[in-house]
Amino acid sequence: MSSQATEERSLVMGVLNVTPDSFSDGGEWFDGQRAIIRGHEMIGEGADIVDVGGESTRPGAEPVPVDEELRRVVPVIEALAPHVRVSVDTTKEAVAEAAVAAGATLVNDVSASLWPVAAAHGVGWVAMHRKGTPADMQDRPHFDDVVAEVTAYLADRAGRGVAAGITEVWIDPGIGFGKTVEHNLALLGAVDGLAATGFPVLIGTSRKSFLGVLAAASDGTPAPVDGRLAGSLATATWAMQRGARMVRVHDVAATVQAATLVGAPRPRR
Ligand code: HH2
Repeated sequence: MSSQATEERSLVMGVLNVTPDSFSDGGEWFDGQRAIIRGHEMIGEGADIVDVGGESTRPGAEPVPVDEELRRVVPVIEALAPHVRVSVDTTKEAVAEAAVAAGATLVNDVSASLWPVAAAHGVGWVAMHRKGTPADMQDRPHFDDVVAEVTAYLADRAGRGVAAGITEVWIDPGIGFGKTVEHNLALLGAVDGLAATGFPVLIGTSRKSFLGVLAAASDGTPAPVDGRLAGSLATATWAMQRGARMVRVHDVAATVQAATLVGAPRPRR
């Protein structure tokens, strides 16, 4: 799909997990050649950035050794970077460095700790909030005031990135990372406050489990991963209307349409 008015709309980051175990697309793009084909498909669907990851962050995911993560992501980044902006979704310094050498220009960092790498290489950085690690993050997460705590944390991290010399720093409240359904909804309702920090906001709700809970069947069974498109689009749209400058999604074509609609000029009466 071709999109008009790209300057007006929020950016769409397409998720490309080169993993066997990601929560929604695990195994689908684990083969490098299939991942590259999917990356080109996302470009055709209008993705502004393709986010290549080689380690799942889902609750309980097994850590991946550096060599294996490099083997997964580097060839895919090399193949896609001449055609689209590529980010690397990693928490490892060595992987971020190799990804940048392969052509990635944005470090998507769910640990919010890799600002020295982004600064040293002159690339952008996404600082995401998470509570705990994949092993324990959904173990009864607690905040006294989730919006205040996450906003303060992100402002602090982003400030460190700027002080280190990074000129493109994004903040992301980390929907689903050590948060209950209520925490996620509170943070989505506070996107405008996050945007008021002055840093561009990235939001990733795509297919996440809280959407399954909110769309549960009458017997309480959560909606399956492939039954969460409506929730993914609704929450991405909500976030974009409240000022998110980028959304991270699996369903690129549908989200580009939604972003174009949200960004379209509204005739005044
Ligand atoms: N969510 C996931 C992974 N990386 N990065 C940012 N900045 N924001 C997010 O919300 C975010 C992220 C989890 O989703 P996914 O990549 O589909 O799953 P997995 O971690 O299992 O590979």
